[in-house]
Amino acid sequence: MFKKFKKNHHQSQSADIGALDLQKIPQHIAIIMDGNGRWAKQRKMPRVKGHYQGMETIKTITRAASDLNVKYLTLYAFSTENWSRPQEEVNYIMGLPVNFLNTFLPELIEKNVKVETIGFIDELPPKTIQAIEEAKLKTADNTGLTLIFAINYGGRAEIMKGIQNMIKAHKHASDRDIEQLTEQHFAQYLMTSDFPDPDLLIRTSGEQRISNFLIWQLSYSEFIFNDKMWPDFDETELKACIKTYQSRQRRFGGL
Ligand code: V07
Repeated sequence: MFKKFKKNHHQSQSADIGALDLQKIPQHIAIIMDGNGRWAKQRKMPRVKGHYQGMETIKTITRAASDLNVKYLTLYAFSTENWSRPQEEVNYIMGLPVNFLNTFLPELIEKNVKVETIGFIDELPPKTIQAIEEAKLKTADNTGLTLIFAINYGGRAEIMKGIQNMIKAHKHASDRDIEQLTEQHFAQYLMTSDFPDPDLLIRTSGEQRISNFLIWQLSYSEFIFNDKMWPDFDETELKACIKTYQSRQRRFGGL
């Protein structure tokens, strides 16, 4: 057997790179971008260098997803738990949206990408909020890929907020009215109400958990765990994940 056709189990657990079925591209891909700190540590660099490189990878993957006609790409950039990291690191991370947009907004506009966020954005530093607001405003009419940043996001906090808002909206409802409420109705109180549920969740860096990310929305999604650290993730890896996704039978709990 020729070496280049031999399977290398170190490469990844996902399918070989072959032709993707362009008719079956997942319309919504969600990604837990894990491994930035570890990537930096392995290179004896400060953790923030890993976050910077992680931001660069977002540009690469946004281009790739846009080229593949993915409709929604949701990226877990900062969780409600990440505030417990060293203050210097948090400060640096909160500057990344500014840096990202200074260097990438023209290309987002050129590629017809629409920027959206989920999470408790109002709790972020003013400069971060301003950058995000500007990006949303300047891409609001775009109709291509929707790039959704989850920032200061947590799945349980999102669900609690949704429950509180739903209760407020039904203050005077009878027991019978309340019993008529559906999953579809509740989903309108989530931060993701404008977007379809993800078809595919990718987590990089080998950890196999969802860590409070989109816990309601991922109920029927395919999960793919990729061993690459996020700064090393690239278009080839994304295509391999999509290839694996296409090889799986999606069952939706029956049928
Ligand atoms: C963040 C870089 C990626 C690796 C993981 C954490 C650090 C880009 C953004 C961003 C957010 C909103 C926006 C434009 C860009 C970002 C945070 C962290 C909080 F409109 N990268 N990145 N935001 N990291």
